[in-house]
Amino acid sequence: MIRFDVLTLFPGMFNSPLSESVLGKARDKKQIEIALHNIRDFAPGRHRVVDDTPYGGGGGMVMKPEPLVRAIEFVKKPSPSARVILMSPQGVLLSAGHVRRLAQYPHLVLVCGRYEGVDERVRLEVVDEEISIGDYVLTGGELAAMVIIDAVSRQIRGVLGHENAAHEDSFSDGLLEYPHYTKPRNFRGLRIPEVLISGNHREIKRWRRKESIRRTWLRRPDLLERAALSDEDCKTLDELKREGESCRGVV
Ligand code: 4FV
Repeated sequence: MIRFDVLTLFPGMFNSPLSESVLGKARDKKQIEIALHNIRDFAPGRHRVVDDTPYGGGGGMVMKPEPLVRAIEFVKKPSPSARVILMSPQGVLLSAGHVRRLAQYPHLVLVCGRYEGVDERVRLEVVDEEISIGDYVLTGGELAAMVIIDAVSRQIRGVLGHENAAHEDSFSDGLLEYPHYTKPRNFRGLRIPEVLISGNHREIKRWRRKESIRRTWLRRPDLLERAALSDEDCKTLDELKREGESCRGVV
């Protein structure tokens, strides 16, 4: 079981995405717990101010430290070892490796920034790490937090239908996934690869590995450099290169 505490100014954004399908069922089965907290509830005074103008000038607003730090310390009270993650473009880029690492923590606190960002002292005081879902700017950290909740929850035993699904998917071995086919065998004249209905599981496994290597080579050669390729895989890659697949070919 993993617990996510989400700190946001817009808790309503989380309702439907985290209540449907796999995540909804995982919550019902108590495999994951998600608690939403409105940062404004931790802002002092009648006006409950959560942001202010940036020191040094410049447009936009900055989230004030007090409401955020109070909110984080509040959700950490029951479990001081909870890992506090700030979603921000300045964070490390989320990857399958980080997802697997985060899934080891029993309790994650996800802090969603808004406006131009959060006061730097929040990072210094109570944030353990910053994570970015990509080199672009969102209107808020909420969608990034949902991405983390979805990706990490898939790593939790029992959340995905069949047992080792998460260990079979893309990036589990650093490569892109092989092509998938299902009925009908012939769709508008497009037939499925014969090997997939051969019943020869060793050949099917070889074909799928070759297609993973081919796709990764053609679409994400950066991943191929980092992937742990076996001697067999290297032979397959050389075969593909000999087959003269121009790297512009999209397969
Ligand atoms: C973001 C990202 C992101 C920056 C300013 C929220 C916004 C606003 N978070 N990965 N990319 N956050 O753009 O995680 O506060």
